[in-house]
Amino acid sequence: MTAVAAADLTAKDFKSDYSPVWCPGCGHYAVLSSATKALAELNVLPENVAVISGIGCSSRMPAYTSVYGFHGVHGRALAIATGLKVARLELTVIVAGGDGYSIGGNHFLHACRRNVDLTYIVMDNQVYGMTKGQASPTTPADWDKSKLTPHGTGVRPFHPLAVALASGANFIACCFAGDPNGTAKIVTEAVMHPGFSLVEVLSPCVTFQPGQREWKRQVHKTENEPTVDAGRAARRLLDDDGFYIGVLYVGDRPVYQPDLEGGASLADLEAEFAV
Ligand SMILES: Cc1ncc(C[n+]2csc(CCOP(=O)(O)OP(=O)(O)O)c2C)c(N)n1
Ligand code: SF4
Repeated sequence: MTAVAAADLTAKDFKSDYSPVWCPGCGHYAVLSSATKALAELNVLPENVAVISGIGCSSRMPAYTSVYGFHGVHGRALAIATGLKVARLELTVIVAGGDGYSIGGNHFLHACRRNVDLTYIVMDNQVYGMTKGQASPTTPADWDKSKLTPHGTGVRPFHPLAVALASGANFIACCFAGDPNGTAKIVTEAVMHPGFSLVEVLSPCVTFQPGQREWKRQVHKTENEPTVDAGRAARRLLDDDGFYIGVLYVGDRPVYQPDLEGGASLADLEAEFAV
């Protein structure tokens, strides 16, 4: 059999045979296309890539790709991905999730802080799509369309980019699902940049947040070059209207990678935990 060269692969080779069950018009379709396009541009083989997710519409991503995948439990994708990456340094590990920053919030902080070489693609639609439209941590305070919060949440939304910057993420960018080529380019850069990369994608939930169809008129590409200065990045975030598209910050912190040489072997660990 002829060996497949990574350079010959196209985005289609990174898609599985399963058809997504997302609602027609959901932004996640475009994010899947962007991610597979990025993988083709990265010249990697599918067997050297893993996509890890939790639970949510966005977290169906591993099933729709041809790479290795792990559909974990809600809020634990980053913990699973961290363990995989430190054990299998040669793999490209991508984490796919939604804006469920509540249950997984603590893991998010510590993934940024640890700076393991992961790329976290967050499909942010400011709502829990899969569980039929409850408010999420990024939902605007006055969103009153959920029966659980008929008067709005009344709570200030979580700001993932600011939290990532303050917590030590090494690459921070924001994209729009309606700009699949721009998103693919940024995902490619994020994977290539060492350390923990956050790629926030504004990905409309047309079913529970139909107003997000307007995002295509609101997003604007930044004219700023990415900065390595966290203070400058923070000031840009303070001035931002939430529709900034582009790479905000590229840090140069050392990547966390424990030295696995000389550690306990799998057989040692199995013996230790044998019951
Ligand atoms: C521990 C736990 N708590 C709650 C749930 C219920 N649950 C399933 S998906 C989900 C949120 C999904 O929203 P998001 O991550 O924003 O993805 P989307 O569906 O919007 O793409 C929740 C809360 C769960 N599966 N597990
Ligand atoms: S419920 Fe929303 S997030 Fe889920 S598939 Fe439908 S449009 Fe997409």
